[in-house]
Amino acid sequence: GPLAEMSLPLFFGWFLLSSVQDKIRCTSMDFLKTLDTLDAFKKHLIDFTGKAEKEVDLEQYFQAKGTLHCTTKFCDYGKAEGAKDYAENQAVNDLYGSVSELSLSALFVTPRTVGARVSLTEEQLVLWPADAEKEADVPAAASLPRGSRAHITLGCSEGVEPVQTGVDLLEILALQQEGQQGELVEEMELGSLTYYGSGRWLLSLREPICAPACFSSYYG
Ligand code: ACK
Repeated sequence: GPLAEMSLPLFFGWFLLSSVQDKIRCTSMDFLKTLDTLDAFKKHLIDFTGKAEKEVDLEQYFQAKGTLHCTTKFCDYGKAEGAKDYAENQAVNDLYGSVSELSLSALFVTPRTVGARVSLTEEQLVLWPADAEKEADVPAAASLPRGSRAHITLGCSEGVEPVQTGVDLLEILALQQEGQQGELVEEMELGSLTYYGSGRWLLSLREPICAPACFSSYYG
């Protein structure tokens, strides 16, 4: 395939087309701005600040990192386990450079990251590595359906690496799977907002955001 002669990238993934990147950044900023003003959020501010009285500006609290994407396989230039097999996979080669539509079904915020959950289609799941959920080191997440970790990192707090976003998402989904309903806080314009404790907020979008994205790789 086309990847045979190339060295291995930092990661493979879907890269959002630039027009939709701006739209999603705006949606995310609007959500953070609104969340910031809610009494329910203020009640749990200590999760973010460590101090009860301190204020937080969520738009400043998170830093954006690079172009918006949904990682399929982190290869670390070949050092990551399974990197070579992934790059040689038939579906990966066949679909390299193709555009498909990602469905963003939720936004989530924790003291570490802000991200979007991506709900993959059966066709997209052929590009999903078998062990992605297990490798996240969230024990309760090992039994979640394949693709549960799929996300777009929208921002990280200071000193936090983007790999944390998928871990934060898996922790929320694991709680749901264990039967923790969370605390339904508010019906917002975009959807319903639920609190899962320890500073974890999930906004289930009423209308999923549809984002065209190109399956490709990043060398950095
Ligand atoms: O936001 P992300 O999905 O989290 O996109 C970046 C991308 O690779 C480049 O750093 C993700 N990433 C980093 N380390 C890992 C890892 N060990 N497993 C899975 N994804 C990772 C990071």
